[in-house]
Amino acid sequence: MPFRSATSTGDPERRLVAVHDRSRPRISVVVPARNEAANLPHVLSALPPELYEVVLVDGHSSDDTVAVARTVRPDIRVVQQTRRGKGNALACGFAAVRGDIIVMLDADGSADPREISRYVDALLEGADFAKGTRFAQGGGSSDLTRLRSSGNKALNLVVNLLYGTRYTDLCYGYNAFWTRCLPVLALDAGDAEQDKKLWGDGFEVETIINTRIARGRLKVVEVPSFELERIHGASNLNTWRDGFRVLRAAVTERFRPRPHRETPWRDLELVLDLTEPEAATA
Ligand SMILES: Nc1nc2c(ncn2[C@@H]2O[C@H](COP(=O)(O)OP(=O)(O)O)[C@@H](O)[C@H]2O)c(=O)[nH]1
Ligand SMILES: [Mg+2]
Repeated sequence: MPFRSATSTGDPERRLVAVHDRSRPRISVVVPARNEAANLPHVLSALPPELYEVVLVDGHSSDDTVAVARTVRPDIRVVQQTRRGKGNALACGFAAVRGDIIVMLDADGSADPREISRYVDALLEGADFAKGTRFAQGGGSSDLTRLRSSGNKALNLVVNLLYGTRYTDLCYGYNAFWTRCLPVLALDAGDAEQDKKLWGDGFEVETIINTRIARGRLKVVEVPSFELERIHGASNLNTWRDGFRVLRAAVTERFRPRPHRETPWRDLELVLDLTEPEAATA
């Protein structure tokens, strides 16, 4: 995998103290994608115009995911994930971000890009973390099975009891937050391409994020969101296996020492693809 030197991507330490213009934040959209070539044209072409950057995290796709993304959106920044799973993909994408706000957007067409402004508004109005929910007025889903819905409710209850939170939709991946919250999330993008999946690399990542946000006492505002059906292909999620991973994450995260990663941007040089365009350097 090609590596890029830290100096050519700007000084990561300087970004930590950069003064954010809160009225005009730079919005970075992170899109994890594993074999989503058929869906990406729909998703990328529906993105709003005022974005600072779009970061696609490719999950060792065997289809044309990367080529299609570059065709539809030539300025897209492509990151290869270091290990396996959606959690690792998000960690790698977050490490590469250069904007002030990170929006997590699935590549399967289930998350409507027109909702991005709702999330950004919640952040501008004072939230640290804008959490999507399908279970508030104005939200909903045409992609949620009954089994998944009941499992989500039960896991939601466990988390709310353990953490004193009031989440209504624990297992939902459409969220946005200020980049400065990354040290609280403390996700580890890793430092080498490995053909394996570590704890936190799977779908449990959403629970890990939600519980770390809660333990870090960040301000969470829920945003109603309507989940659409995935357009093509099948979900990568296994309801029972991933449900147990979520439960395990909820319990272990409660009792372990609070993690903190001061400079997640250290990982930057390890995950950037050399062929990315230079244009986004601010
Ligand atoms: N890069 C990467 N993306 C993944 C991986 N697993 C899932 N995704 C992406 O994460 C998003 C949500 O996954 P999906 O399979 O739709 O799960 P569901 O929405 O929970 O049913 C989609 O954009 C997937 O392409 C992975 O291992 N690597
Ligand atoms: Mg999906």
